[in-house]
Amino acid sequence: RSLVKIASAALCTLALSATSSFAADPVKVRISTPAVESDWHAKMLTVFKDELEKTAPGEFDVEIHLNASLFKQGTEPAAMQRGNLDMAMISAQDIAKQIPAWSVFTAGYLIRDPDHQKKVFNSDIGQKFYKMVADDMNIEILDVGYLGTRELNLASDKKITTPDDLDGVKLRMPGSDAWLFLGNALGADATPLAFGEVYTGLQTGTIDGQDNPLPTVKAVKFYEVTKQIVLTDHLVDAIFLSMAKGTYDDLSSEQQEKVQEAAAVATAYNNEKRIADEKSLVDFFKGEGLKVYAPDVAAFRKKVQDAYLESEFAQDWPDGIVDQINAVK
Ligand code: KDO
Repeated sequence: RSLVKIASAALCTLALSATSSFAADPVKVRISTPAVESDWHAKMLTVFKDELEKTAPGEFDVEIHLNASLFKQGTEPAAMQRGNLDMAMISAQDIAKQIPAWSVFTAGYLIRDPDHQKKVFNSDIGQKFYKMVADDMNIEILDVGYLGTRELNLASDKKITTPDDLDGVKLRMPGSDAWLFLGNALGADATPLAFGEVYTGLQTGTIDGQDNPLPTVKAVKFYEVTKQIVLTDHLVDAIFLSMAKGTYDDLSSEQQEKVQEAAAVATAYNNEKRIADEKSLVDFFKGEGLKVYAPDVAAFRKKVQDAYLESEFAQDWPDGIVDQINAVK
């Protein structure tokens, strides 16, 4: 009789633990971004969420907060480090504020194209730089996404051929030293402004222009308040889909694997859509009445590359890193 009791007690415990593990609260993952809903990197977050729901049903509760409604642009890394935010898409410029070596990836005309970007970050170089972020910032980079190639988008229709033509042009840049340096290196008068204020800034004339990849110019409708796009191709831009290490380390190894896989699926989706869009959007903007043309790109490349190599940023770059990045084929 007592055996029966023990057996039924054991069964009961088993049933209980099965129930409780099934009913365990899903891991809450809050993501914050300044991106607007129709831009590819915002959609990429939905792909990430859907993919996790497929591979780990009920295990995660992913909450996506767009338009910088949860945290201001550029404050996401600090929010993750304080334990207030689980995920974000951070930029090299954000990282460079805390890890100066990372400013190498804020340099104009270094990464050649999206394929080069992917290969650099998948190589030992990328692994070394990701480790710095994990060790020094407590942030786990899951994958790199292609944000697009940044172009100039101006409210005036003055023809721009060389950096000298940008003299006195108030070019909006995101608010950090690395971004402002790029704007000034292009020959403009760099003016800091948060992403969410750019449309109104262009409309009211507090800024003369902004720079962003073409898909973003379309998504935010900057073409409604500007007259031209100058195809400088000055920065092959990246965003790093990242998770706070505290959140990441609390996951089981199976969950970590699923998060990594979902990130890879999401960035692949973003990259494919964005690259296709960049090819077709010139015609779209022309149809909207904008002038779209290439300036003397070699003149911009020379001015910008020289500015970076002579800058204080370059003193913090690991020895030989520019050559190593250039050598990735
Ligand atoms: C921008 O503010 O111009 C920028 O493109 C900078 C990027 O690093 C990134 O923050 C992006 O905005 C936002 O995700 C909005 O698209």
